[in-house]
Formats: sequence, structure tokens, C-alpha cells
Amino acid sequence: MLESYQTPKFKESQLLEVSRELVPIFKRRRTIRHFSDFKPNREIIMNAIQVAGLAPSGANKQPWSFVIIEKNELKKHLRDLAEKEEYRFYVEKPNKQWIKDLSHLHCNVEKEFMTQAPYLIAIFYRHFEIDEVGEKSTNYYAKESAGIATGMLISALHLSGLSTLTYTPKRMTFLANELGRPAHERTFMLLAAGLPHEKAQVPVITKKSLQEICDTYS
Ligand code: IYR
Repeated sequence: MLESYQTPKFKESQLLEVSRELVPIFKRRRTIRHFSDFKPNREIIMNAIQVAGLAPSGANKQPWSFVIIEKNELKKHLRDLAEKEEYRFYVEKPNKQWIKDLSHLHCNVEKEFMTQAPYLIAIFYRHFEIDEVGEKSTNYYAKESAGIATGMLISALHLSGLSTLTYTPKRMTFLANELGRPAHERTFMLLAAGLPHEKAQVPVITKKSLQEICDTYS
């Protein structure tokens, strides 16, 4: 079934101006690793997740779940497990090139943000669904769909004034296990959200220019 669609909000004469305004707003988005202990209203997180849930997905299957973690004991427990994984990554089985590529980002085994950030959002995706009678149905492009939704989540949080950290331990099955997720869910990433610590610092990095990332055939 189809229904008519009234395109969004702006007059044709405003489109260019609006698009230009977005650039500096998103230039200010940075991943931060040190969070303030101020806890923003949970509804901000919920609203951003609602935005994420509006993302396009393969066959509109919406193959994602978002789990908000606020409890201090749970954050501490997940941090301990994450640091075990990171010890393996950085110390026990280091991939020298990978670690060299990360050196400018100042990350290490310690994952202080996992207990510091007021909110951790674990994001899961599913390659298939299982209904009440155990019947399976396929999802399409599940990981790509979760990636798009996560991008929208990060954008919504940024526009709401919150900062985030995208955290992807090399092996992240511990997250699905500890959170008691269904066996067919895969962990996509953990997103920390909150306000930056007043002494937060970010690495000096550059982004590729428009010319470098964009080719035009006009
Ligand atoms: N998961 C590790 C390593 C790491 C990997 C990538 I790719 C990064 O962009 C940053 C870190 C860690 O979080 O320290």
C-alpha cells in the first residue's frame, strides 16, 4: 500500500542555507573519552534512540536493539570484562601495525569511560528474527542497517548537545552474554554518551577534505 508523502519542512529557497549550517555543527562533533559526572535526562537518550529507530533498513526489517545501561555495578562489571579483552588486544596478542595506527588516539587497556559515562548504549543487530512459534525470517543487510541507525543515533545525540564514544572491542560477545541477549543477536557496538569532562581533551586530527572524499559526474 502507498500513501502520499509531503516532503519535509523547508522552503526551496532555504535548502542551501540549511545544508550549509549543518557543516559547522557536525564539524564540532568529536569522540570524547572523558565524561563529566553530570547525568542528562534519560529522555534525551530515549528520543535519540527513537530517531535511530527511524533509520532505513533492508526490507524495513529494523533488525536492531538498543540497550541503555545506567547501573553503576553493571557498568563496572562490563568495564572489567572489556579491560580483559583489551589486555588481550594490546598486550597478549598485539597486532603491531594496528596498535601503531591507533597511537595518535591515546587509547589503551583502561576503559575509564565505561564507568564515567552516565549512559552506555549497547547496540545489537540480528541476521534473522524468530517468531513466537520458533519460525525464522531473514533480515537483509542487518549490519549495514545497524550502522545507519547508529549514525543517526550519534547525530541525534550530537544535535541534542551530548557527546559520544563509539567503542568496539575486538571481541564483544561478552556484551550480549552479560546483558542476556537472545542467542541470535550480534553485538554491533557500545556507545557511551554524556557531557564531556571539563578537562576533556581530544586528539588533534584532521578529516579528509570534500575534494578527497567526493567525485562528481555532472
Ligand atoms: N578496541 C580498542 C582498540 C581500538 C580500535 C579502533 I579501530 C579504534 O578506532 C580505537 C581503539 C580500544 O578501544 O582501545
